[in-house]
Amino acid sequence: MDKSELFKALSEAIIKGDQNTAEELAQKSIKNSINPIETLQNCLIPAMDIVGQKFENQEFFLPEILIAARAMEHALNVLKPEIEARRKQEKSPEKEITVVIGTVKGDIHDIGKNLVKFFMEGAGFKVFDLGKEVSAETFIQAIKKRNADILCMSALISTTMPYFRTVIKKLEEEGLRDKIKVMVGGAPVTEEYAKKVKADAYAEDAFKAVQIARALLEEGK
Ligand code: B12
Repeated sequence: MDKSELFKALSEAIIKGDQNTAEELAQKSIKNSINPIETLQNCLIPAMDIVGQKFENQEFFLPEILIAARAMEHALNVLKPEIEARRKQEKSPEKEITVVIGTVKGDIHDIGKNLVKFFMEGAGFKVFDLGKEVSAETFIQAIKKRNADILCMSALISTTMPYFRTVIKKLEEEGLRDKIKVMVGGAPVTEEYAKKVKADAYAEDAFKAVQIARALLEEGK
């Protein structure tokens, strides 16, 4: 099985929600020396986009999405140690960067947020994950307690995205806005939207999130 055949089969297993096959094929990708980051970026994440399209076309309903998401996580768990091993070879930043991350109130999508966390930890950042459905108050408390450098907020639904602004307003009220960089993301979020809610940055994926986080803190020096 060559790379494109394997990606096709793995993508199909995820879409079908076949956990065992997804896991086996992820293992096979590693045996075949395929870069695990490439498998994540070019197979696992696009497979979830197809699942989303099927949901939009009413071909899929919530149970199908949920089992597809679980199959994706099974494959991801196989890839994670391999990705970590590669990341360890990269040099970690001189100063430890502290991040508070969470999916905003009203939103339970956490796969993307978990990936951002995973890549940030891999880059040597200290990440405090508040989970999903996080309120502005909980974000503020954690930022104060951890003396965070960066706040990362994730939202996947058009009705929960405006909550970014609620949290940022609260930061302003608390006099914390100048002390922290705010990054936002999630499939429907755009650069333009990030500007609108007065965040400092947006990143379209977990890989870019790490680079942009570093650049933001460099800028602020
Ligand atoms: C899986 C999924 C679910 C699962 C979530 C499981 C879980 N544990 O997360 C379940 C089944 C629970 C679910 C539920 C619902 N879902 Co849903 N779901 C999806 C689906 C198919 C995939 C999302 C996903 O995990 N993608 C893969 C990850 C890796 O991508 P990602 O999240 O975008 O993250 C990447 C980047 O965006 C970025 N990123 C993410 N966060 C952050 C944060 C920062 C700071 C940065 C820098 C970057 C960053 O990095 C990530 C990695 O590269 C999407 C469709 C889609 N294409 O997005 C719909 C989708 C998001 N869901 C949708 C909806 C409507 C719902 C429900 C409201 C349905 C309902 N009627 O009940 C509920 C939500 C209930 C709630 N209160 O939250 C809609 C939202 C529509 C909209 N625009 O508002 C979508 C777009 C489907 C659709 N096409 O209609 N869903």
